[in-house]
Parts: sequence; structure tokens; C-alpha cells
Amino acid sequence: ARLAELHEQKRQADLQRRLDVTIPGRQHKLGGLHLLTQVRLELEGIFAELGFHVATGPQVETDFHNFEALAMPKDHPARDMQDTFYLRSEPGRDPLVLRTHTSPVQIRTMLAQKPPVRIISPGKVYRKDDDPTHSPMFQQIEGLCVDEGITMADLKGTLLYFVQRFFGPGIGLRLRPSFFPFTEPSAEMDVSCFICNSKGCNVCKHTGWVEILGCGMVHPNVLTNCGIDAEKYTGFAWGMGVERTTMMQYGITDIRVLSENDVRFLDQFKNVV
Ligand code: 2NL
Repeated sequence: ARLAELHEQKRQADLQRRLDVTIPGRQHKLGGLHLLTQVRLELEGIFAELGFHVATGPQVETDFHNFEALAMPKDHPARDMQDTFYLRSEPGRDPLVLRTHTSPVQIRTMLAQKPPVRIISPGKVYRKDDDPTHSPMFQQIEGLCVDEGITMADLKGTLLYFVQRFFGPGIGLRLRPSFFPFTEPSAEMDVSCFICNSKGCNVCKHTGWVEILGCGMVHPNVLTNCGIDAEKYTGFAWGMGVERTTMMQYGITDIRVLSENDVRFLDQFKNVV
């Protein structure tokens, strides 16, 4: 009798309970593109408008493709500019490295395809560097244009189009002489500070200018190394860091947040497509 009583109590309690069908269901978190991926896709899109195709290649490279072909022989001091991760390689074979830039992708493209060449090569690169503004793995976008009659004016016009699309039409641009072993002449490119409108701030260190990329005319020896007639063809190239650009644009001061995958950080840039 007591058992029946308890069953009845339970039944009455169940009948009392109201079901609110208007309560929202449990929300599942939706993923989104990583901030770096969003920035990379935007950069790729802008250069696509100018006819640049995306080229990719291996992250483990031969010494030849990463250095030798780029006019950086074994004893070249410029190799110290980018401390390299060497991999165990077989005696008598070309040493293997984690690529220190995506230039080897351009080398592979030029070896395989005759001009006109118009490519950008986004991808991960590796250098022995680890502090708040340097990560041992980061992403780079390099660009390369080789054809008859290409000049420094084409380089400047292309990069001006890029910065105006990326930062807005009011942006200022300047080229400063620089050095890279694989370009001659070489330059570093600054844009007017998009944070403070060149009034002076921490990002531009009160100079009004912010460096965003390195560039130059492809060294004739590099063209020759790729079997391209340097008397007939000229080209320009540039390279920029995706993390660096992203950090400047979003005021991020520690590069590590871009690879730690803390959802509280990532959520702020969620942009479900
Ligand atoms: C930088 C500078 C640069 C290039 C990359 C390049 C590639 C070939 C031939 C000639 Cl195959 N040049 N790439 C040229 C100038 C600068 O990168 O500071 N990057 C983060």
C-alpha cells in the first residue's frame, strides 16, 4: 500500500511539472576562422585582385631552395640574419632545413614555370627566435612578379594599391633603402601610422611611420639560378609577416596569444562565415 502511495505521489508530482517549450535549447558553440586566417585571407584577396596566384610548398626545404638559389651561399653572413633550424640530413646530401621564409616557394615556381610569373606564397616559416614579439614559427606572405620590362615603379604601384586597400585610401607610404641578399636594390616600406594618424603613439614609436614589409628588385643572380634569362626579364618581390601586420592592426603586444588558442582571446575576433 505504501509503495502504491509513493507511486501515486510521484505521478502527481510529474503531472504538476510544467514543460516550458519556449525555453531556448542548449547552445552549441560555433567555431570561426582564427584571426590570423582572417587576415591572411584578406591579404590574399587583395593581391588576387591584381592577378597574383597563391602558390604553396613544403615546410621542410633543401639548403638549395632556402638559401643557395637566393644568392646566400654557405658562408654568407646574411644566413645569420635568420637563425635556422637544421634537420638531421644524410651525409653527402643537401642539408634539410625548416624554411626560414617562403622564398623557396618562389624559387620552385620559377624553376618550373617561365615568365610571366605573378604569385604570392603564404605559409608557416621557422626561425630560432622566441620572445614577446618573435615566435619560432610564424606566417609570412611573399610576393613575386617577373616579366619583361618590370621596374621599381611596378613594385611601388603594386604595394601602394595593396596598402590603400588594406588600410584605407588616406594611407601614406615611403620606401627606405635596405639590404637583402636576394634583391637589388632593396627597400623597407613604411606606412603612415594608422593607429594615431601619424600624431605619435607607441605603435609608431612617435615617428609617425610603421614598417610593414621588405621588398626589392629580384637580384639577377637569383633569376639566373632559376634558369631565367636576366638580360630579358626583371622582377620585384616582397615579404611581410602576417603576425606582425595583425598585431599592429589590432594593437596586440604579445605574439604568443596568436598561437595559444585561448578561447577567450579567439572569441573576440569570431567572425563566422
Ligand atoms: C622581409 C623581407 C623579402 C623577398 C622577401 C624574394 C624572393 C625571391 C627573390 C627575391 Cl624568390 N626576393 N623575397 C624580397 C625582399 C624582401 O622579405 O622582411 N620579410 C618578412
